[in-house]
Amino acid sequence: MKDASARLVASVKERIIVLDGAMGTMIQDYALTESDFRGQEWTDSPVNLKGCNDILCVTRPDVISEIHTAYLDAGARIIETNSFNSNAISLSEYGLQGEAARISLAAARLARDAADRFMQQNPGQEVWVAGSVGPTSKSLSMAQSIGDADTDFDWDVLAAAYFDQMKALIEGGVDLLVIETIFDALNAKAAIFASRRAMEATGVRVPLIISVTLTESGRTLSGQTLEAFVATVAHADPIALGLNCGFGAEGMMPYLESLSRYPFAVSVYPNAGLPNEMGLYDETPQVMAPKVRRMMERGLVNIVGGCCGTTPDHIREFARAAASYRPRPIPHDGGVMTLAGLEPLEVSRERNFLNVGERCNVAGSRKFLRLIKEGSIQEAVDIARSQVGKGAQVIDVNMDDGMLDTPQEMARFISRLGAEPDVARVPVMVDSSSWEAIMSGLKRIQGRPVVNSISLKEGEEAFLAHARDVRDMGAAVVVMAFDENGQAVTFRRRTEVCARAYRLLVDKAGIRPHDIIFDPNVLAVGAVVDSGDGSTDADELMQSRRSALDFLRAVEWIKTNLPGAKVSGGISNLSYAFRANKYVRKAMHSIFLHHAIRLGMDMAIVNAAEAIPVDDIPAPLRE
Ligand code: THG
Repeated sequence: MKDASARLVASVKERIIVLDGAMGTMIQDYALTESDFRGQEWTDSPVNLKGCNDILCVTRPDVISEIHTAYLDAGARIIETNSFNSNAISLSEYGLQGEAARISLAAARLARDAADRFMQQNPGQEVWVAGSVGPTSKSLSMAQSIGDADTDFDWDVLAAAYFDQMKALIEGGVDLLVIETIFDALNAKAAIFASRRAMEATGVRVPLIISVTLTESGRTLSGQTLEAFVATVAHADPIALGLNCGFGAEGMMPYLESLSRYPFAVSVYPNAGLPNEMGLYDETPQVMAPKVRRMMERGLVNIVGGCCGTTPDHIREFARAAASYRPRPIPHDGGVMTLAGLEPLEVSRERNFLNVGERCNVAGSRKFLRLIKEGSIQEAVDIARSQVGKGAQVIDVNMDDGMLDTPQEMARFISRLGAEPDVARVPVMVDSSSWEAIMSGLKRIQGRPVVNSISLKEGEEAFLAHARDVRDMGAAVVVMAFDENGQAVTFRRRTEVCARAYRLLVDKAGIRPHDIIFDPNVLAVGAVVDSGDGSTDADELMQSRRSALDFLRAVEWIKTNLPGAKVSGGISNLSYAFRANKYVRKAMHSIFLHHAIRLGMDMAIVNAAEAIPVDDIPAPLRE
C-alpha cells in the first residue's frame, strides 16, 4: 500500500474528510459541443459521443483538470477521477468498449496531476485521488431475474470489465478506489472480486470505498435492504461504506443512523435534492449545507461530499462545516456472522438456532431430482418456497447427479430463486462436491451465501485455493471434517481435522473465525460405515454406534476450543438405516438435535417440515 493510502486510512478516524462534488453537472456548464467530445480521434464515429463524459479525459483534458482544481480549491481533499463509465460495458453504448483501459488511465493521470500540483502549491495540505468505478449500465441480478437471453453478459464478463478499468486506474496513480452508485450488490461483488485481482496484477493495494444508492423504499434497486447489502459487501473490508446519489441529504439521515453500528468509516455524498421535472437539482449550497451539517453534528459521518447537482460552492460550504466537527468514532467488529438474501440473517446463538432446508437437493430428494430432470423449474422453486414457509431460514441447493450438468443446473436454479422475492429473502447454501458448480452458484447470488463445502480431502493446497475463492466471493463456509486420510469418524480425528483446518483458514486464507462453520460429520447410526482404515466390519459397527455420541462431543469441543467457529451438520443422515420408519427417523432427529443444540450446535441441514417436540416422543422410544 502506498504511504498516501495508509495515511488516508488513518485520517478518516481523525477528521471529517471532504470529497468533491459532481462531475457531470460541472461539465454541462462548459456547454461543450459534439466536436469537443469527438476530438481529433473520433471525428467519424458513427454514433454521437456527446454525453460520453469520460471520453473528455482524452479529448478535453483541460476541462477535466480545471474541474478537479476547482474542487480542490473549494476544500475537497479527495477528488474522484472522471471514469464513472470507463468500463467496456457502459462504453459499448458509444462503440468505445475497446477504450476502457485507456480512458481510465487518462482519467487517473489527470486527477493525479491536479492533486500533485495542488499539494505542491499548498504545502502541508494532503489530498487523495479516488478512482471512480460506477455500476455499469447493466445489472447482473436483474438480467437473470428476467431470464435475460443476453448470454454475452454474465459475472465473468462484468468482472473482466471492472478488472481492466481498475487496473488502469491503479496504474494511473489513484490512492483508493470508489465503487459507487451501487444498485445491485451482485455487480458490487464482481467489482470487489475484480479489485482484488487488479491489486494482485499491479502489486499495489488500494483501500476501497463502497457506496450504495438506495431507492425511496430504503432498498437497493435490485431489492436488498441496507443491512443485507452491508453483510454482502463487508468482505471488501472497505475503508468506508456509505451512501451516494439517491434522494437528497435529508432522506439519507435514517440510513446513516443504521450504518453507525458497522466497523467501517461512513461516507456520504448526496445529490443536491431530488431532480426536478427538468432533471436538474435545485438545492443551493445554502439549502443543502445545513442538512449535511446535521449529519456531522450527530456524529454520523467520516467522509462527506456531493453527488449529482453539487458544485464547488456546495463543497466549500461542506468543508467549512467539516472543520468544526469530529468524525464518527468507528466501532469494533462485533464478530457476528451475517448472511443475507434480500434481507440480513445474523447467526448468533443468542438469537436463534438456524434451520437450513435440505429439500432442494437432487441427491436427497427423488421429487426434486425428477423436477430438475423434467425442467419443471417453477415446481422446483415451489419446494424452496414451501421450506421457507415451514421455517427454513437458509436454503441448501445441491445438483450433484451424474445425469445432470451440475454447474449449469446450479446456475439456472439459483438465478430463479433470486427472482422470487419470498424465497430470495433468505440466504442460499451452495452445496456441491464440484468446485465448478459452487463457483457457478456464487456468481449468481445477490446476497451473502454459504459455501457447502470445502475440506482437506485433496490436501492443503487445494483447500487454501478454495478458501481464498470463498473469501474473495464474500461467502461463509462449511468445512467438512475430512482430510487426506479420509472422513473423520472418531472424536479424536474429528477434532484434529477441524483444528488444523481452522488454523489454515484463519492464518493463511484470511477467513474470519466467525465465518467458519464446521461439520464434524453426522453419520448413519446402526449401519456399517467404511472408515477406510482397514478395520473389520465388526469394528465399524461398533464405531457407528459411538458415532453420534462422538459427533456431539466434537460439537462441544469445537465450540470450546475454536473461538468464533460455528457448527453444523446434515441431520437426516443420522437415521439413514431406519428409512422404513418415518416416525422413528423424526424422533431420532429431534432428540439428536436437542442434545446437539444444548452442546452448542449453531445450525443444521434439516427437513424443515418434520420437527417434533422432544416431549411429545413417548418415553420408551426416547430412551
Ligand atoms: N453435511 C453438509 N452438507 C450435506 C450433508 C451433510 N448436504 C447433503 C446432506 N448431508 C444433507 N441433506 C440431506 C437431504 C436429504 C436426506 C438426507 C440429507 C434424506 N433424504 C431421503 C432419504 O434418503 O431417505 C430421501 C427422501 C426423498 O427422496 O424424498 O434423508 O451432512 N455440510
